[in-house]
Formats: sequence, C-alpha cells, structure tokens
Amino acid sequence: MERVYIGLGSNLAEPRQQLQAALNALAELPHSRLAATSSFYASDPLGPPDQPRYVNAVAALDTELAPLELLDALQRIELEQGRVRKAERWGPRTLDLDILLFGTRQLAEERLTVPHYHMHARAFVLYPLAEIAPELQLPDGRALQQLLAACPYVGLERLSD
Ligand code: A4P
Ligand code: MG
Repeated sequence: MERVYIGLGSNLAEPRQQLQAALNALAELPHSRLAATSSFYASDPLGPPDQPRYVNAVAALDTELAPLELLDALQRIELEQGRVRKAERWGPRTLDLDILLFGTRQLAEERLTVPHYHMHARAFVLYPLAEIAPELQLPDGRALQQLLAACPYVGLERLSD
C-alpha cells in the first residue's frame, strides 16, 4: 500500500454534492482504502475570474494501484460526473481530481507529473492537506508547514459540515 493524496475541486452543478459523490467513488476503488478526508472549503477561482467560486477538499487514499491505474480511475470518475474537457485553461468544471502526492514518488511522465505541479503555492490545496496530514513532508524534503508559512490563508473559507 502507498499513501496517496488527491485534490478535489468543483465549481459547477452543486459543487458540494460533486465532491461528496467523488469521495463515495474513491471509497469504492479496488485495492484501495479511503483513509481520511478534509473539510470542504470554498475558494476564489484561480484563473479566469468570470467563473463561480470553487469547493475544494483533499483526500488520503491508501492504494495498491499503480500511478497510471489510479489516474485512469480518477479520470473515469471525472467523466462519470459529467466532466467536459474544454480548451480554456483553468476554466470551470464539475469535477477535477488531481493526484497531489503518490507516496514519496517523483514522476515526470507524459500523462502524470507528481507532485502535482501547482500544489506548492495553492491555499485551496495546502490548507485542506494540512488538516489531514499536518506533519507531511514532500519528496523534495520540504515540510508542508514550510509551504503553508509562505502561502497566506486568503480567498479561502472552511465550510461547515
Ligand atoms: N496530469 C499530469 N499530472 C497530473 C496529476 N498529478 N494529477 C495530466 C492529475 N492529472 C495530471 O488535466 C490535464 C491533464 O493533466 C490530464 O489529462 C492528466 O494526464 P485536466 O484535469 O484535464 O485539466 P485541468 O485540470 O484543467 O488542468 P490543470 O493544469 O491540471 O489545472 P489544475 O491545476 O487542476 O487547475 N481555482 C480554485 N479555487 N480551485 C480549484 O480547484 N482548479 C483549477 C484547475 C483552476 N482554478 C481553481 C481550481
Ligand atoms: Mg486537473
């Protein structure tokens, strides 16, 4: 088993329900166990500003799946929840599932970059992640707490359950 952290995001079609449905789907993945989930957070959109606020969360999954097998599974869940891939970068979406960390691996494959290339400076990733893994260290040796210290809690709001 390896510990994987997955970032969840949605800003269309009832985002909280999208995230809840995605968590249910993660819990059903073969050879895997959903180990923890953060609170949900409302967050200001990064990218084009003319889109709704997002709801974001982070989940911890223990899995025996290989990285690309997991990516396939996550993309299947995105499609099942009505994700339409558009050309616009960082545009609105019903569901986005990003592999943030996969054990201590550093991957640079055509379909998969791990750690996720933008996680280090995104409040909507780092604060939910810290809720479930405060002592986490990244593969490059940096502590999550160190990244948090450089990433102000701005545009982010923890939602009540
Ligand atoms: N890919 C490579 N590495 C990974 C990885 N670690 N995890 C590839 C998942 N996928 C990875 O992704 C494009 C391709 O990235 C995939 O086919 C996969 O092979 P995508 O989900 O189709 O495209 P995207 O998500 O639109 O692009 P990108 O650049 O991944 O965007 P981000 O970084 O996911 O940002 N604002 C707020 N507040 N909250 C958000 O969640 N999200 C985005 C999307 C923009 N603004 C946001 C949020
Ligand atoms: Mg993505």
